[in-house]
Amino acid sequence: MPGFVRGTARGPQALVTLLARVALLAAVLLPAALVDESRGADGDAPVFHDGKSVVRVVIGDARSLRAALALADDVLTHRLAVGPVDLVVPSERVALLGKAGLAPEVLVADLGPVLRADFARRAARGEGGEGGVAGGGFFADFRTNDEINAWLDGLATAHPGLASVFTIGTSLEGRPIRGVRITAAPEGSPGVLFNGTQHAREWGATMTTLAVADALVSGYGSDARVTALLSRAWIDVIPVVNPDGYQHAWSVDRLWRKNRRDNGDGTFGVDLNRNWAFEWGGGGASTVTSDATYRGPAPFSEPESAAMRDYFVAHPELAGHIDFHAYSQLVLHPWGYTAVPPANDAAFQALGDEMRDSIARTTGASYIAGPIASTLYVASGSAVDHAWGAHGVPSWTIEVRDRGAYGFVMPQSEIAPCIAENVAAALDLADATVDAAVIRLAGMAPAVAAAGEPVPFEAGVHALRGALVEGGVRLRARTAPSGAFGSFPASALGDGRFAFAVPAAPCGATTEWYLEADATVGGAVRTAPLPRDPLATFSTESVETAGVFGDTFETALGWTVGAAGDTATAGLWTRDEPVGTLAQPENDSPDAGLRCYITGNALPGQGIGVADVDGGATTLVSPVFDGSDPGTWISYERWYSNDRGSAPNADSMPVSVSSDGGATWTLLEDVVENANAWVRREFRVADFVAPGAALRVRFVARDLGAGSIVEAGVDDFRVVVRSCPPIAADLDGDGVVGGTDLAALLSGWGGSGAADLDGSGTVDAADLAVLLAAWGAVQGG
Ligand code: 0X9
Ligand code: ZN
Repeated sequence: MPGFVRGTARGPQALVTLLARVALLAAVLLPAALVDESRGADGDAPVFHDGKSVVRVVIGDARSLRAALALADDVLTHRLAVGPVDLVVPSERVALLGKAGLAPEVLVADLGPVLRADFARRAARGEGGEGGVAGGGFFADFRTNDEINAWLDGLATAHPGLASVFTIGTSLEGRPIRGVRITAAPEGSPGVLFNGTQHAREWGATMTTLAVADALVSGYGSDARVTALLSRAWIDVIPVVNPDGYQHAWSVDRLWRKNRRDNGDGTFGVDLNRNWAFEWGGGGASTVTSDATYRGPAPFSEPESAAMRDYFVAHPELAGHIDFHAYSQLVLHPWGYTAVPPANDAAFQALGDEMRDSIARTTGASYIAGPIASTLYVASGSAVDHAWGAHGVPSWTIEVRDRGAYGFVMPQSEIAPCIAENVAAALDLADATVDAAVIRLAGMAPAVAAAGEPVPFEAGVHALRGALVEGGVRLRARTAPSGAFGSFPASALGDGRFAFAVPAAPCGATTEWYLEADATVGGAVRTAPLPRDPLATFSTESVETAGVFGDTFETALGWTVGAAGDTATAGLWTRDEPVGTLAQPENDSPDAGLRCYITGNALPGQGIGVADVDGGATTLVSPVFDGSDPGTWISYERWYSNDRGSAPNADSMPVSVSSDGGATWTLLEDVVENANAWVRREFRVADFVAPGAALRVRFVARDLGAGSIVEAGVDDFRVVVRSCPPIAADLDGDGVVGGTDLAALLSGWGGSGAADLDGSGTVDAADLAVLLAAWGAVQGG
């Protein structure tokens, strides 16, 4: 496959050579889209960086950083603090990096064939909107300036009144810098900006911003959350801030980063993301014209960044912003120019965490959320700092896929997951910044409560633009299915953390609740369960819980390993004290003794792949339990890891339940979440199978492809029954105390039996009083 495939994993050399020949041929017969003669330097012959390697080195200190930079031709990930950074170096200098003690890991031995193959592929596909790509769809492939402009126009034409295109300025070479506004909100509403492609080579970011526009337009009127968002805010999308650089990356140099400024000394390009005014000229920006991070001669010296400056000035209603980049999988917030955290760092971090979690929920991808300067490196004069520092607009940089396997030359197959996960993050950002506050539960929302007991829990509550009103944070709850919500004030724990409690309720009651906070900007904000639906509530059922079975796997309680169809040759389920590796836990789940079920146990110090699952499936089946009560719940702690090693995310772990002793199975969950941690999961059996006396649960860990690392664990397995004692006054047993029960009591008047609710021996006025006191009570369970 083309792209930044690791040297060792690269496809057959013959194929590479063939692709290189195709590329040469294509370079002679180039279609107009790839070489634009009228654009001066873009008429240059393509460059393919032959004889250069991509290497990853780990920077330890300022000395190793200087050594790396002295040898590098280009820096791909700009992670110039301590940590890994991907560099382009002439292949013959790789050894010098080794001599400098930098232990280079070669990601691409020779860029030439990779970039030629990529170029040939694009040249062969030709230009054209939706029709230009086999398999169809605008998002099936990366898109040229012309294709993007045509798509934006098409969007506005197809959705008049919802989408309209605009131009914020003109590039050095005269290309319009265009955007699309999507809104159904009244004039004067707050707005959010998503932009991409300040950096020409970051095509995953280009497609991501376009996909945000697409999701908004297609979600309006069909998706409750998108409809609610567009009814109270406008969203602007500027997909290509740097159209000249983008054209250059398409037609001449796939790895071009900067704009196309002629610096007058034989070098080209200013790094637009070092050219913004706020703290321009500080650390992490270069004064050397040939450098990838050249800051330019003055703040906003470039028409592209100046157009963005003017855009920010012209839109004081802007409430939030994401500047999309590639690659590294990071969710970054200010500051970039200093490692000193911004005043509202906790709010930034909470929303960054929310976006990171949405990304993981959508595709399973792991992104890291944090402040730029301490997560990445100090860099001054960037968009995020200017947005927050000069305009008070909460602003993020998201570095989309991948983590370096392909880098900028991502295969088209990565576009779909990349845009899906980042659209999810973009919607979170838009909702939270439009509301001007973020409320984030510290854990799962409590789904059940012990009857008559409150359920305490914690959440972070942060104002994003103004401040929280003193004493203005509360839980609102009701137990009646309709009617008013009562208010239950939260207590502040400091640092934006608050203690809440779902109020106590009688057995069988369902408490509906949400959290609410008053902020000085934006007014009252409330939480909603994900995906955000502004009117949805959480609910907590009050029940009495009785344990049926519990197993912490310290002793053998009748579990079976192995089933028909199991072919795993290594990493079979075993009940043991786990020995940790990069993928397997070192300890069993908290508070559950020492042992658990684990897929194979290596000896201490052995490698990650020594005892993981290989060669197929291994099955773990529980003993039989009584699950005939409709209030039966199953819960367990599980571990799953399939994102370490060479072929990540290729497998899953289905967990199933049976109520007929194992004859037929129904899926409870198919685990793909690479928590690399113990996660408690809980299910009401009746939501999956009819209750039955022969309940069993089954865990299937498997390695279906070759080469991926699969490690799984199960611990602290519990079966409980959650129910409420029968209500005596529900005489006809229909689950509600009402008119039919009253009739039953009156017909037994003066006698004895079930209607003798107080046990006095006679059905009389005292029993009538008991029944009336329970009027309307509902049997829960
Ligand atoms: O260096 C950049 O401009 C961005 N990374 S990239 O590899 N896409 O070039 C990160 C920008 C984050 N913002 C600041 N560092 N201020
Ligand atoms: Zn970038």
